[in-house]
Amino acid sequence: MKIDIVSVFPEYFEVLNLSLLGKAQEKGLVEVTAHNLRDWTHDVHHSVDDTPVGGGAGMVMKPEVWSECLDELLHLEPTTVTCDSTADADDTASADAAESAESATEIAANADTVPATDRPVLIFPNPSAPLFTQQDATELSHANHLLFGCGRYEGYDARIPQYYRAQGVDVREYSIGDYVLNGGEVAVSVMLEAITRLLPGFMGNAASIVEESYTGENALLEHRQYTKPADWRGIKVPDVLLSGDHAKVDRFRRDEALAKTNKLRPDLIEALDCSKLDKADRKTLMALGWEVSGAHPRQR
Ligand code: 6GU
Repeated sequence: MKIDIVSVFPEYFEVLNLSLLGKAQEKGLVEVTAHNLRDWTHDVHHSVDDTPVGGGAGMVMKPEVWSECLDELLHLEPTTVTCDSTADADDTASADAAESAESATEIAANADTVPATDRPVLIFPNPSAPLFTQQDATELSHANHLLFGCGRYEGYDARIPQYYRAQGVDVREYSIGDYVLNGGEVAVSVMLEAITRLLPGFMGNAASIVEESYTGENALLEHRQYTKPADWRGIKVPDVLLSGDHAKVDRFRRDEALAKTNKLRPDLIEALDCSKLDKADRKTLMALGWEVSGAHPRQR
């Protein structure tokens, strides 16, 4: 996987040479290059931003600098496109996706879900975009070339993603959570860690990925974990985990995952597929106050 990152603080990404991602680079699984956006400026001040059209606080990143940079990294020739700047207000979805979408959430979602492996994916971190999820990480782990564009200041000119989408590039915008960061750099390192650890050969233990929270069709928060000693400072490991009865251990963990998810993330329970729940799952959920006869659990 080839990963290009464009930022006005490329040094920030030196952390990617550490730890497992550093090892993956040494092994040749991934090739990460951080570029300085200012290398594509021509003025003496190397300016990358300008005041917002229409007024307002802060500065907005200029499209011309970004396009020189992105054209080069994506091997595209500059062109002129005919685009209606008002038509694309939801901005992350194509007209087709908006037409077939059933809900506002779907309209706001990124248009291309599964990236074609041979097509580069251009990703802009943006606090006003759909949330980046484990599913996005899984999908993006199948791409051959990812290009991240880090915005700073109040953001970037909206025509940048619009233009590259019109060029046929798979363009995505993601937020990593409901809080505001100073720029996209931290968000890119979060997304990169979530994506690259899914690459085949990245981690020693593939099974540990399968059992993690937010993975698979029936995503639940993970059960609690213990190691030895069985009694530590007066706190005991639950007896059943010491029983050696694997079926009982699995059931205990599954019930704990259901109870914990019910308490902390009922939205994840609501998203479960009832047809994938076994008898014991249903019994546990019913005891927690859920109706499990429909397609998805419903709170009673
Ligand atoms: Cl992707 N960028 C910035 N600047 N702030 C954020 C974010 C992204 N996600 C959450 N907050």
